[in-house]
Amino acid sequence: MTIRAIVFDVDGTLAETEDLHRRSFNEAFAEHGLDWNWDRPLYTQLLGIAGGRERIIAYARMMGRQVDADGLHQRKTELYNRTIQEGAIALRPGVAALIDRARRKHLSLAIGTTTSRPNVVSLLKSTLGGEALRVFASIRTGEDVGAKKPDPEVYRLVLSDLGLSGPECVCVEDSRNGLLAARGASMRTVITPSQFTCHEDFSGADLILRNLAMPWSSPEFQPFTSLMDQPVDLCRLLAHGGQ
Ligand code: XBP
Ligand code: MG
Repeated sequence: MTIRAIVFDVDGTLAETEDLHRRSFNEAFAEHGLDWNWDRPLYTQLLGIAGGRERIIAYARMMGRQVDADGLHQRKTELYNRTIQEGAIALRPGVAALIDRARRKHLSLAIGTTTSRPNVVSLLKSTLGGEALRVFASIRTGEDVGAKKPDPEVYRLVLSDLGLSGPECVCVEDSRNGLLAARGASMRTVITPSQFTCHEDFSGADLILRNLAMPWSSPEFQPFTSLMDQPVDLCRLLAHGGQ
């Protein structure tokens, strides 16, 4: 089936944002007088809980504490956005090039993420510029859904916005939860593992790439070549330097 759209996850996929999320959580905890520190190993485990607010609630329960989860999450979002707006985070290799090539080939572009909309807007503006929001035909976030990834709800909303079926889209993800969500919406899925997800199980992915700038010829994704059997332009779109 012809590919008509590329659907991107945000955190870990468009950019390595997760460590900034982690540090922003810690700053918010400190401001609220909590002695919590989410170090990298702990945060790697906590990422199994989709959504920052849900992560705070689950951790508070583990620690036997009552906290203002909404207030903490709101402050964390402010702190995170401030740093993103300063331009502290760049897109991952190959992301901007893929977006450019997809646009030239008149593919639709969309976003389906667990994170909050202000975070997506800030990241797109700071990395792709003020016009970036118009590049994406659909942007669906954690605020739009009742169930976050691995539930496919966010991606089903994106497909509905695009007026496309899952098999007409390729999703780019970085996590097991994201892969399950994308597959649940019947999209073919390319995984670019990120700093916090590289240990995860990506069985079921159509393709695994170290990043979107990686040449096709690399042996790293030889076992995951089912997308290459598809007569789709994406093969060339993803190819390093392919036109
Ligand atoms: C990543 C997440 C997010 C962020 C935090 O999901 O799990 O929850 O860690 O964002 P995805 P919020 O890769 O699907 O974007 O604090 O805004 O929830
Ligand atoms: Mg992600």
